[in-house]
Amino acid sequence: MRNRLLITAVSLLACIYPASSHAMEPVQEDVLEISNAWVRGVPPVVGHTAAYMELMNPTEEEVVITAVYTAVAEHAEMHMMTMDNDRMTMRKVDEIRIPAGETFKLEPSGWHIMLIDLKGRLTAGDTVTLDLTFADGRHQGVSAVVKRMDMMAIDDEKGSHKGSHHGSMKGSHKGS
Ligand SMILES: [Cu+2]
Repeated sequence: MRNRLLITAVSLLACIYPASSHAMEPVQEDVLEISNAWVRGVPPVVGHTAAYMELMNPTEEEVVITAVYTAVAEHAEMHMMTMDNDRMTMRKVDEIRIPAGETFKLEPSGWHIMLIDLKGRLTAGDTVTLDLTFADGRHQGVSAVVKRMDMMAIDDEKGSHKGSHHGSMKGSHKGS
């Protein structure tokens, strides 16, 4: 049976190429045109990070993202940033709506996909696969590259990273 062969092939590949098992799935037409997808690299002690991208809706109907899944984190949530008495805070949202013909940007200091409880270390240059679920049940996979951001980027999420200023202390001598 075809299914059986597929499962065997996937499980064999999974040992070597866990990220590429998507290629074995039936081809599904992309819903959105997605560009500049990236994930903020964080030090290993930080258990969460965020993914950003530009979502272009080339269709004539609104597209609604209702869920995001990724294997690299326990949870992926859609978040928006809001100003609360000149303080940026983020809030979980149930969906992201992309109007017909428009581009919706997920970017630092704006809407983003929060990756919570990372399962492993994300190294700059790694590719993270995200799976977007749409309101009509369709899915779309996205490959996002991990970019190294370090302390400067962490600082722009004021409030959610208490204690990060200790990072300026000298005393570790790694590297050459
Ligand atoms: Cu967030």
